[in-house]
Amino acid sequence: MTNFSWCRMGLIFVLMAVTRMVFAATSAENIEVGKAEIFMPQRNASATGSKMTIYNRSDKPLIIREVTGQRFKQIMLHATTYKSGQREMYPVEQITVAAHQKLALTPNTSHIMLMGFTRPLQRGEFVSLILHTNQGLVRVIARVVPMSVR
Ligand SMILES: [Cu+2]
Repeated sequence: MTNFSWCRMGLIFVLMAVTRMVFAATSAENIEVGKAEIFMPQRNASATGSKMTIYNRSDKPLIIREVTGQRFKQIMLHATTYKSGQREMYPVEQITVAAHQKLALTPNTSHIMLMGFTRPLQRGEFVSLILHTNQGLVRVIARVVPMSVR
């Protein structure tokens, strides 16, 4: 009987330790994401853009290195330039939000580009994305909205 409860205590400690490790590894404290939206893809399009505002309330830069999400086959970080009035997007390695700053990601600036849908996006639905950053994982729930909102 005594052995059994010690065993249980040990198990509980192990579980607590694991929980704490997972928490530390996955939570980027002081980071908030506001108004995350994914644009409804245009007819037959295999890619679409998104927008959101990232608030870095921490004392160090937030560096987004990768974004994942089960609804997409590939997710890229993009930046936008204008060449003789034409909008051009190009892939970037990372997007940085300076300490104590906010950054709006939009199709006209840096943004998260979503490519290849594992199943069609429905207008109004909520889709999860995970930002992989130097401060840990940041979970984002984005709403699928009509393109015209842009
Ligand atoms: Cu793009």
